[in-house]
Amino acid sequence: MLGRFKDTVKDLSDNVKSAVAKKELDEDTLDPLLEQMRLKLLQSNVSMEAAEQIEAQIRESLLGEEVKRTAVEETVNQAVKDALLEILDDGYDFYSELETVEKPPVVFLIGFNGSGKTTTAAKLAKQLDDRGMDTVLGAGDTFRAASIEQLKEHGDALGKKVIAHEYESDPAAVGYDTVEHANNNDKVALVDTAGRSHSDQNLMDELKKMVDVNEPDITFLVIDALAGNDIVEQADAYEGMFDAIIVTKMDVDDAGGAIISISQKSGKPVAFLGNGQGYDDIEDFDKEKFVEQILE
Ligand SMILES: Nc1nc2c(ncn2[C@@H]2O[C@H](COP(=O)(O)OP(=O)(O)O)[C@@H](O)[C@H]2O)c(=O)[nH]1
Ligand SMILES: [Mg+2]
Repeated sequence: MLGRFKDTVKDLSDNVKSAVAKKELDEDTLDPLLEQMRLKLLQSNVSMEAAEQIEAQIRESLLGEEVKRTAVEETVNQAVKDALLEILDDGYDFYSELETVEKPPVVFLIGFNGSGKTTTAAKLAKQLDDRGMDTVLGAGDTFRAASIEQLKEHGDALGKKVIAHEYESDPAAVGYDTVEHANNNDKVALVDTAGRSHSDQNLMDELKKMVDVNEPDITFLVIDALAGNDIVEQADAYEGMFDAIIVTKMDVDDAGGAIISISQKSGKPVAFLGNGQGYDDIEDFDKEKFVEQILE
């Protein structure tokens, strides 16, 4: 009898404890925490669109959930972390992808002006060289002043052949000759292209023609980490045209929110991060490490 009474008392006190210990995540609790998270993301240069979508997604998954009173913040933080990890693809193994291509592979670098395409082409040539693969560089930007000389300088410094035509000439023909050289000499063709913007319809048409003629096996979209809200526009402009992303200038903007914006918008993996102007200033993208950093 006394035993049962004790049990009842215990049950009651457990109920009271859990009512005190648990908290429903209502709007009043969530809003300030989500607001804080959104600011953090915006400060890290995540685009407004991506930050708002992440916030909406987390609100939907957490609203009405019951959590331990002491674990409210932890729960929100974990949800943010999970959301970011979900947005980010697992990465892209360029070197394995190259092995899946039968003929000498054709790699394109596309992206807006100044995003770092030419520099990154040179960095990739160096990386491939380090792995015993020879490359030929194609000066497919026949539009921007000095772009051909810039690539030739890199080619000279790295001891790599550069295929170039005149300025204003057809970039698809440059690509064609580059691919031919790669085929004849068993090299990887790395083809640079002119920086396009959405409004340059001619340049966009030229790029599409290059893709049709040169049939790249792997196309990288090169994005500048400082691009902020412009990422959305860039992802739209090149939608469906790239396999993976390279985010440059991470040494200047190490917050790297651009990585989240472009991943969220495109659903494509980030392959590499550029972190300087030297040939070795490029690293594989590690999403776990990146998410830890951004939430610090
Ligand atoms: N700090 C830094 N600068 C970079 C990086 N990648 C490219 N750049 C610089 O950004 C500028 C534009 O690069 P470029 O390759 O010419 O861009 P493109 O117009 O896309 O070909 C150049 O001054 C590069 O040296 C990087 O990872 N870090
Ligand atoms: Mg260039």
